[in-house]
Amino acid sequence: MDMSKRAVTKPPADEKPVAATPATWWGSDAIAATLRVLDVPFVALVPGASYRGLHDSLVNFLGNERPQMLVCLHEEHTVAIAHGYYRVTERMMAAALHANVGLMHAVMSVFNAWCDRVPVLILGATGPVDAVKRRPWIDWIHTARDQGALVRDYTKWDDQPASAVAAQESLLRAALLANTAPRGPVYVCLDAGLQESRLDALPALPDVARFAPPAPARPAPELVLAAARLLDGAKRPVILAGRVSRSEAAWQARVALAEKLGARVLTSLKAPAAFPTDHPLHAAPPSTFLNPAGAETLRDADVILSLDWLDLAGTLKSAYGTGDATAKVIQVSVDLHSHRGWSMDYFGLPPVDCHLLAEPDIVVPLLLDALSRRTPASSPAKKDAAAPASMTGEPTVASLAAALNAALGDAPTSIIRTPLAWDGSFRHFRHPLDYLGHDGGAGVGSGPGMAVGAALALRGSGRIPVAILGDGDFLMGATALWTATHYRIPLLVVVANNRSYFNDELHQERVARERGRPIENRWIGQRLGEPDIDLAAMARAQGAPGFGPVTDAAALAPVFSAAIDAVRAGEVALVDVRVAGGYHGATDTGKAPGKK
Ligand SMILES: Cc1ncc(C[n+]2csc(CCOP(=O)(O)OP(=O)(O)O)c2C)c(N)n1
Ligand SMILES: [Mg+2]
Repeated sequence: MDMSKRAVTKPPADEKPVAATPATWWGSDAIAATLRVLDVPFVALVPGASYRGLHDSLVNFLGNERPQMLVCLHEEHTVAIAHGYYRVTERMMAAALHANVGLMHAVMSVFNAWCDRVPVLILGATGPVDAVKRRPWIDWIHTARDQGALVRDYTKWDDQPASAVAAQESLLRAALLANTAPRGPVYVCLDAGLQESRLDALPALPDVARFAPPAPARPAPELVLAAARLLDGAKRPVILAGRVSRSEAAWQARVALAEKLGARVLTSLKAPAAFPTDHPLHAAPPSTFLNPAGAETLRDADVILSLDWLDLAGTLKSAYGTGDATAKVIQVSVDLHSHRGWSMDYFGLPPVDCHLLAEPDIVVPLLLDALSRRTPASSPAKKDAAAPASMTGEPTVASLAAALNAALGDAPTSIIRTPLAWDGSFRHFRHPLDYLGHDGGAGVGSGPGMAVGAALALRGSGRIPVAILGDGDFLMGATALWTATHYRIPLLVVVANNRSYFNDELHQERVARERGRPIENRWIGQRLGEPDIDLAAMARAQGAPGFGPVTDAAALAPVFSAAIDAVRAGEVALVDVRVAGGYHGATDTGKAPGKK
């Protein structure tokens, strides 16, 4: 049987409207034209009457080009796609969300983008605000006095402009704020009445260059010198390479800095690739929670340079216990500017001896110039080779990774996401696009949407986009795949399918153990079998070749090769790998991953 048999015929790649020659002007035309001058490439959306005016302008005024619409099957995917797209391109795109209910559906992905400091232009709608213009019933339930309140605590800014000209300024400000570090999503709510109001003429379009984000802030030279002096005097410096850009030049500068200092380097699985993991100075496999080798590296350090490391305080605590770090700490981050009261995505308060309030990409070259050291301090990190995975019997995440690596060979690949059970030793990252990090807010269901957005950005790059997702994560966001098949966005989705919300089985086991209750019951309310869900069929139903379930590690390699061939041919392919329950990676606590 051809497991990859398609269930539907190929849809059109683009949605080209018949030509329109607008003879009248509307409020939403001014808004759409502003999106174009702001160079917004795509608007991911689920339609709704509250923004039917803008929808018409995007199609009949702009011809569905620059920006192009991406129709989605759930609002949560729209913002996740924009999030994944930014992770590759560092370019903001938009999501359009229907009044009240559409925004409510999208809320988790807005939170994820906020936590990940990723700009997304979220266009919402309400009203008509003028009650006289409201249609009975539906316009009343889809009008909110303050819709922005739903997302105000995890957006950088929100607005509800009252005229077309005010809407233009609002969009300019939204783009400016979203793209100024620390970046984040912004929300502009467009009154349906304003969108549908007739204009005598289109207002002049703004010269966007005059409203561009300012040049990034640079730290005072004396602070750079102070940091360089600390590093010059260090015997065992460690660099924590955290949230940094996708720039290749910045990547090379970090390598040069580490080599000049002889500093050991740690990276995280929570953030995109920041340093070559096979470099002799890369000290421990990247992980989500600090692993024992990482903790030992930190305990041994006398100076720690944090390049916007996620949860510096928590990481230091994991290494040093409750006492403060004995090493001097240099923090390079602008994240202090994003602290809000609602969520704690700023993490614990780290002890810092020298704080450079600037982005790592700006500071690293300054430090390189300011350092006098020429002879490396630390010897290269000792690394134990990972034990080879067994390639027979029930697959594990380790054998999945080994077979996938073999099938990919040297093909340039972007790993868009790794599942919770991933161990950082499973695969090396050697380029800023080799790994794209997590979702910021740890919201299960973000994986498929972010994968589609990243794959959209990688289309035509020659890189193979691969998202390795947990089954729980895939199932919550599964319908995101259709947007990829519809717009012919090649993508490989591998599901590490343990048929469980397994992370939480471990939590139940921990609680039962502490309470002296039977750990055998940890699976109840967690397992996702009986009936087993046919994930490959869910892909096929959306026009994507689906492979599996693969139940024997020996069968993984040929299936991955076939799936990769399909992706090379422009398809979205899904491989369902039935992995054994249980995690294989060690963590900081030596126990299974997840919160204690
Ligand atoms: C929206 C949301 N709901 C619930 C959780 C709690 N949670 C964390 S991990 C997890 C299990 C995820 O299952 P899966 O993706 O299959 O990964 P596994 O743990 O099985 O490897 C859950 C439910 C969450 N983080 N986000
Ligand atoms: Mg699972």
